[in-house]
Amino acid sequence: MLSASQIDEFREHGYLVCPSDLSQDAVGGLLSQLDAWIEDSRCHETNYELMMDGKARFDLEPGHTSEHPKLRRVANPADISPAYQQVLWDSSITDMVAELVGPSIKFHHCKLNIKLPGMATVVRYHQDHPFDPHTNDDMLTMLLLLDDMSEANGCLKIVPGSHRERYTHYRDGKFVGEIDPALYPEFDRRAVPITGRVGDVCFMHTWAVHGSESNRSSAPRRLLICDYTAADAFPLTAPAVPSPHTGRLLRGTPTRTARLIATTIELDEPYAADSFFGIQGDKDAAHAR
Ligand SMILES: O=C(O)CCC(=O)C(=O)O
Repeated sequence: MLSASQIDEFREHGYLVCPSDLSQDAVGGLLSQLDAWIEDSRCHETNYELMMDGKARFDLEPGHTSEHPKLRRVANPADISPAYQQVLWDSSITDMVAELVGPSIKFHHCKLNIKLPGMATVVRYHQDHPFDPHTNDDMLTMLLLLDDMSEANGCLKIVPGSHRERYTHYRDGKFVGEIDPALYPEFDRRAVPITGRVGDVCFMHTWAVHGSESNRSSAPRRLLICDYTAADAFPLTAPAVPSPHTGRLLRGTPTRTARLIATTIELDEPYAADSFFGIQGDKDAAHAR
């Protein structure tokens, strides 16, 4: 149960960090499944396991080998793991999401972002809404820390108050999934590092500007990420990371009535890469190889 001041903090700054109240067993179940997926990635040389949109669920950083696995993304782990379904669809986390953007809420999609020691992947500054524009913006991204997260291992960084700002994610007429790098010094000055312990959770407004550096430490940084929407927020474009469960009602009552807000929204365009790292982060991974 969130306090009124925590809910105010989310609305004012565009994010909130707090303990998730998940049991050690629940977090342990997520971690042991993830360890198994990382182990299995040793048997693959290229991205693998096609999903409903024809893209690969398991996305490898350039330079991945069986000796040094660099699995950087698992798309929609809840599609294939009951442990992930339980935590994301029916847990204290689901209740907190309902308090922030509910009471009626839907699942949109989820993913694991993995930065093992030695991996070069960075996340360039962006907002999430432009990847999945909806009729209203009562939407949030939940990030559950599966490792202690510090600046050294490439923690998430959020620009407080930026959920009231709008930036293009296009360059030269192409959807690039990142904000103009000319603005990064200003974002770096304003950004807050989201550090914490395994089991902590960050709720981030769909318009909050965020990014992260590469992991320069000897400790892993693994993050479970899930996008949730209010039940009356409906997608304007096909989901960037579709799941058969996209739109699944998790709390409250279903509706077919979309709530529209008065605004203008830049629509994204489909990209061919298996994950958004393919349109933004590969530049950095390629430099580091
Ligand atoms: O992994 C991170 O540090 C941030 C993830 C993110 O912004 C995303 O996947 O959209």
